[in-house]
Amino acid sequence: MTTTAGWANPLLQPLERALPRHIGVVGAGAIGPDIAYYLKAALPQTSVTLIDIRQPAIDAALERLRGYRDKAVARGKMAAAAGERLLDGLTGSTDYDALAGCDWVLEAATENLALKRRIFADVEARVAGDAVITSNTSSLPAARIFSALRRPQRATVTHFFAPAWRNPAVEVIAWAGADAALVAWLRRVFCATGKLPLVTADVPCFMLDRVFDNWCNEAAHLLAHASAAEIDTVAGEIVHAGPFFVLNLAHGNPIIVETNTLQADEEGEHYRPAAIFRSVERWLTVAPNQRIEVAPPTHARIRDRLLGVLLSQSVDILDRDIGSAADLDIGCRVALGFKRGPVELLRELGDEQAQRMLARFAAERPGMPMPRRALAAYRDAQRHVLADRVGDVVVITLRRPEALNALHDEMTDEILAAIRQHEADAGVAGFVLVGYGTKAFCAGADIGRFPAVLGDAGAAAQYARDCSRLLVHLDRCGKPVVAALNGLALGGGFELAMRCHARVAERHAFMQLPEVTLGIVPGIGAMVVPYRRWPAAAATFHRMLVRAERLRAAEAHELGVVDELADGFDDLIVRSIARVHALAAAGITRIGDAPVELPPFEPHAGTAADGRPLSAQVVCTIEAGVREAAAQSTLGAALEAGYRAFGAVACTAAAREGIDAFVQRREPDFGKTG
Ligand code: DAK
Repeated sequence: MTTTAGWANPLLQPLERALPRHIGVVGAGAIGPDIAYYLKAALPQTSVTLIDIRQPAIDAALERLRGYRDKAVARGKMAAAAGERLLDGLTGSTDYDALAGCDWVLEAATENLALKRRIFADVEARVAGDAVITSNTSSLPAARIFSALRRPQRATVTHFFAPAWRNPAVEVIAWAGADAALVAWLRRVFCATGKLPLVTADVPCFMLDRVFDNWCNEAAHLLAHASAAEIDTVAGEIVHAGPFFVLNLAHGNPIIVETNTLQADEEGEHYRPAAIFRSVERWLTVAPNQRIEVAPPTHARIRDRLLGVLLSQSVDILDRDIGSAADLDIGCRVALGFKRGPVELLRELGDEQAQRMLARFAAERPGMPMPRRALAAYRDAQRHVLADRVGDVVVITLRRPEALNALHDEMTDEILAAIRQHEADAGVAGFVLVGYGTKAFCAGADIGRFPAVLGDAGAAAQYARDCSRLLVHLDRCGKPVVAALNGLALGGGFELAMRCHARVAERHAFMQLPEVTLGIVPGIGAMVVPYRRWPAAAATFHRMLVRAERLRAAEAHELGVVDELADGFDDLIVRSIARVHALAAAGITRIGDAPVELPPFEPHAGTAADGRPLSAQVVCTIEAGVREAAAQSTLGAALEAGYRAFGAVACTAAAREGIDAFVQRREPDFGKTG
């Protein structure tokens, strides 16, 4: 757990320097314009100047960005009015003097140290002494790029991943010459604008490209034993697109030659790029959704080698403290398209398999890094939550931004473990739960995991019981836990917030129970807790349950569901911490055991609040579940009624249809299921 020196949640860092007002992006090639587009979309008031030595490159880049904007509007991802204004303040120039007023200049030029140094000398000659300067290099250490600057402490590497306007990952390099405040500011700005900043050490290729480059290099070495199509087919079990497919897409062969030569020169011959990269332009391979037949021994050899290099690089990154286990895992998934992060893979493989693969890899590829500690030291790291100590309060951040912080078993267990770890500590007054970023507290349960429990009432009810372990712990927790709703709280995410001992919400936050639209019931508390905790809001909750109506933060505050409203993230945290202290002093109000009276339910129109048709059977199951739960004389018995209702609904065709539709990204057809 970090202390005030460096917050795990970047938004806990106070914004000590204003947001940028004018940003210069140098380089109108592949990634520079994409970065400019992200900046304009995230910070509409900010001017962005795109610099290149070639006017045609600037014209082509601006045209490309207009295309992105038009596509976003056509697909309904952006309002037409916002689209019209989006590119206001974005200009191009071939003259470095246009950077004069910039408070941040971001370089995205060719990967060449001498060129970058020249660019930064030119930039520094034009910008103010306190302007931030960053490079998008994917491999060159910051110390080498910036050490000749007059004021190197305002400079570092910010490494984006393609497509930079959409891919949230950005590596922020904490090099010895940079101000700690610069790194903290960049992390905060990125996090507040929808990115996922990952702090890494200043080594060649930083964290994620060490994984990616060596993964590709290993695939090329494997060509002695298998074809590119066979290798991509096997790799497709581990990543969304195989290495050769990605290399074709990114014209990446020269990049691997360059980056692996850098690693080989500095760290040893085992990193030397495969010779074949210099003689092949395009690989003959398969697309991500295609597979070819691979003979079992070849399959095993490819799989072992690919997992071998992935594990070898991962333990090296962790042993050398290049990045954290949590950042490595999320970065590999989000930036590189791995289906599972390496730490998660290590857990799934088990120590015996992992040891076997590493031993085979060591024998086939002498010199490659091997674990310096027992495997348990790597695999047991926390991955889905961040914990920060703010005075005597532990702020636990749910971090799965790629799924709007949706809950799954591992995240639930990590939250519970973080609470248990500090519950007996007399120096801890209590806890605040908050979501990563500015959009979501938690988008509910990870729906992708539901299909496995459909069709068996007993197993589904037990699953609900198992999923409730954190919530039941909160019911009895000796220290206050406050939900800081920094954005939407849906389904299981709202159920988690309900079980906290108080709720503080930013004004833009809203709550919703969308389960009925998925053909299921909210089985872990929402049919029970609101009626016992906020009986005067019963009618509102009923509409939320059976019509998926949204509850805005302001209305929730009027109803007493939210205890306090906050203006912005900083205020949210301050108020939530104050709530923890107030509860610690006054005592926690527990959810009541006594049965509750229900008001008569309004007749149901058969549709959700947004007009979508619903399953009548699911609506009936919710209403029956609510009635049964209300009649119980202990909270435990009432919760059991909810678990059973989930078990019952899990066996219906409506649940199958609703969950399948979500996973397949289509509208459900409850007309055919009833
Ligand atoms: N699970 C997994 N991924 C999710 C997710 C979720 N709940 N919600 C969002 N995501 C993912 C999206 O799929 C998308 O992924 P990519 O397409 O980028 O790969 C990414 O997060 C960003 O979301 P969007 O692109 O959709 O973002 P938008 O701003 O356009 O829309 C949205 C935001 C919140 C309106 C939309 O994402 C949405 O409708 N999400 C689903 C919300 C939802 O239905 N939540 C689940 C409620 S049901 C139980 C235990 C728990 C529960 C019940 C029973 N037992 C064990 C019995 C709880 C159930 C629920 O929570």
